[in-house]
Formats: sequence, C-alpha cells, structure tokens
Amino acid sequence: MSVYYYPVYAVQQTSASENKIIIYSEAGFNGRITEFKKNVLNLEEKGITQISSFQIIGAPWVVYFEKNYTGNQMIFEEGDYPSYDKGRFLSMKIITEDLGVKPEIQIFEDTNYGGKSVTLQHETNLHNINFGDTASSHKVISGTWVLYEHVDRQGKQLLCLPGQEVPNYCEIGFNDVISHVRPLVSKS
Ligand SMILES: [Ca+2]
Repeated sequence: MSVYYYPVYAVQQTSASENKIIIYSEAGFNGRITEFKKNVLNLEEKGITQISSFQIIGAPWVVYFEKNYTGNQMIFEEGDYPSYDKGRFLSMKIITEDLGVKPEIQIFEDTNYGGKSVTLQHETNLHNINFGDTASSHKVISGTWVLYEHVDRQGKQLLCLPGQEVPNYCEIGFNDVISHVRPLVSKS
C-alpha cells in the first residue's frame, strides 16, 4: 500500500496588517526610510520631503499631489518602484476594496449618464471602440477602476471605487479626455 504525501503550499494571503508602502528619500531604495500602513493626510507633517523610490506590499495605493487627498492622483499596485520621478506626492490612501470581484463600469458620452454608453469588464483602449476623448460621466457597477487621460495608461489618472457614480466630468477636470480604462484586479 502506497501512501502519497502531497505538498502543502501556504496560501499567499496578505492580511490587512501586512499591507504597507515603504518610502525612500533616495533612488534604489536608499536614504531615509519611512513605512506607512494607513492613509496619510499630509506627508509633509510626517517628515517626508523627498520621494525617490518606494515599495508597495499588498494592497494598491492612490497618491495625491496635494495634501488632504486632493490634486492630481496616481495609482500604484504591489511592486518595487526603484526610480520614481513623477514628483513628490503629499497625501495617500490605501485601496482596501475587494479586487477579487468581477469588474464592470458603464461610461457615458454625455453628462448625467446621457448619450451613447458602453459597459466594460476589461482593460480597454477607448479609442479602439470609438469612445476616446468622449466620456462625460460614469457609473461603477462593480470593482475598482482607473481611468486614464491617454492610452497605454498614460496621462492623468482617476481612481473610481465600487458603486461610485460621477455625473459630470466637467466638475473634476476630466471631460472628453479619457482614453483608457482598467480595473484593478487581485494579484493572487
Ligand atoms: Ca462627452
């Protein structure tokens, strides 16, 4: 009689307490090191005056170029960023939404959910579906999405949380400019 032993692999599961961002004052993960596990309203108050590289472990983060979660934003997922040169961000939030759900967003040609619309479940270059530089409002049906000003995930970014409805892009400086959208999905 044979007995088989199956290898048991630990399930890679990042608990909330393991989610963090480590910020370095110099490139290549050098210089002053500061670690954050929670939202930061004002990085300057935390002594962060220079950001030249960082590492993200676990959940993604959205960083803002003004304090109090305002100004232009950028979204970063888990990984190493050894030479960051997009400028110092002044506040940031951890993205705690469940990224394991099936994402879906509806984007509209006009404000207040008017005109033509498209419903998307995957990363999409909007120019490929004749919807580039057109959108003026959206409804996030599910999942967490990032909208981009330009194709190939370039230009200004906008984080869109599950259930969020934005009726008028004119009010957020995003009217008729978005060219690319993608859902944040779980890496595990
Ligand atoms: Ca429009």
